Amino acid sequence: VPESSAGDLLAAARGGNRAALARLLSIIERGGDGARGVGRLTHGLGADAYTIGVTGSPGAGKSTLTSALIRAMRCTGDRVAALAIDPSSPFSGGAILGDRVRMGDHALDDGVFIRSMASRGHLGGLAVAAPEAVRVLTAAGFGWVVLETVGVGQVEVEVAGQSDTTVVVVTPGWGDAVQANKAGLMEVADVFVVNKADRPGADETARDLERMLDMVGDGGSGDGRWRPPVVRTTATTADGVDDAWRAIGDHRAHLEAGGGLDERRRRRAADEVTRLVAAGLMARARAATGGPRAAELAEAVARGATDPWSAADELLADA
Ligand SMILES: Nc1nc2c(ncn2[C@@H]2O[C@H](COP(=O)(O)OP(=O)(O)OP(=O)(O)O)[C@@H](O)[C@H]2O)c(=O)[nH]1
Ligand SMILES: [Mg+2]
Repeated sequence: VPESSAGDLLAAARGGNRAALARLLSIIERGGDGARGVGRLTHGLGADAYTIGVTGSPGAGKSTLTSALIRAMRCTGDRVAALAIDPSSPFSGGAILGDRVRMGDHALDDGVFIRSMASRGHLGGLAVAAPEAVRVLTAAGFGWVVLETVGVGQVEVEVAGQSDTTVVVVTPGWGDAVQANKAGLMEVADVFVVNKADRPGADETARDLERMLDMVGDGGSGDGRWRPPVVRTTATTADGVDDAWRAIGDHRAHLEAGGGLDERRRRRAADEVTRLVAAGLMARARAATGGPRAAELAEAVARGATDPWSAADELLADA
C-alpha cells in the first residue's frame, strides 16, 4: 500500500469513516510494508486512548464482561473500541463470530467499534500489530481501547500486559486461580475478576487469589503499592460489573497520581521498539540463511569440512 493511500484512509478514519478504519486495521494485521506505511503516519495524532487489556482462559466470559464494561465506558462520553485478539488462529474462526454475536448489544451505537484481529503469521505477529492498532484507534479519536486476548499463552499475556490496566478474568474453581499463577498472569494483573460468580466456588476462588497475592507481596504488577483488587462478577446479568469498572478506575487513578502511567507507557514504547528490532534481525537472519551459500555451508558442516561457528560467522558477515 503506497503511503498516500494509507494517508487517505487515515484521514477518512479520522473523519469518522468506519470502513476506512477497518481497512487500516486489516493492513496492520497483515504486517509487512503496508503496516509500516501506516505506522509511520499515526504517531502523535490525538490524545492517547486509555487501554484496558482483558485476558483469561477460553470461555471465562471476557467478551461478555467487555460488552458490559463498554456500557460503563460509554457513560464517560468517550468513544470505545474493542479488539478481540486471537493469536492462535490465522484465519477468522468461530471465536470471532462469537464475539460479534456477544457484543451485538452495541451494534447500533456509533460510538462503539468492535473488531477481531487474528495472527497472520508475520514476524512479530500480534504483539507488534496490537500497539499499532491502538495508535490508529487513538488517531481516530477513541478514548478507550479494550484489548481482549483469547487464551493464556505467552503472546496473549504479552498483548494484554501491554495495556494501561490489565484485567485477568478467572472462573470459579481452583484450577483457574492456579493456572493464572502458572501462566504469568499474576505478574500482569492489575485487577482480578472472578466471573461466573453465579456458579459455586466463586468465594473460594477469590480467596485463593487473595492468598496468592499475599505471597507475591506488594501485588503483582510491579507498580509498588498497588494490590490488584479481586472482584466477583456475573457478566451475563451485569452483576458486579460496576465493581469491576470501579476497580479499573481506581487503578487508573493510582497510575495517574504516581506518574506510573507515563512510566508504563515509556516502558511499553521501549518494548515495542525492541520487538521491532528483534523482528528486523530475525528477517535478516532468515535472508542470510535462506540462500545457496547457506545450503553449501550446511552441507560442509554436515560433512565435517567446517565448524558451525565459522559457517555462522560467514553468513553473519553478509547479513
Ligand atoms: N453462568 C454464567 N455464564 C457466563 C457468564 N459470563 C459469560 N458466561 C457465558 O460463558 C460463555 C462464554 O462467554 P464469553 O464472553 O464468550 O467468554 P470469552 O472469555 O470471551 O470466550 P473466548 O473469547 O472464546 O475465550 C457464554 O456462553 C456466556 O454466556 C457468567 O457470569 N455466568
Ligand atoms: Mg471472547
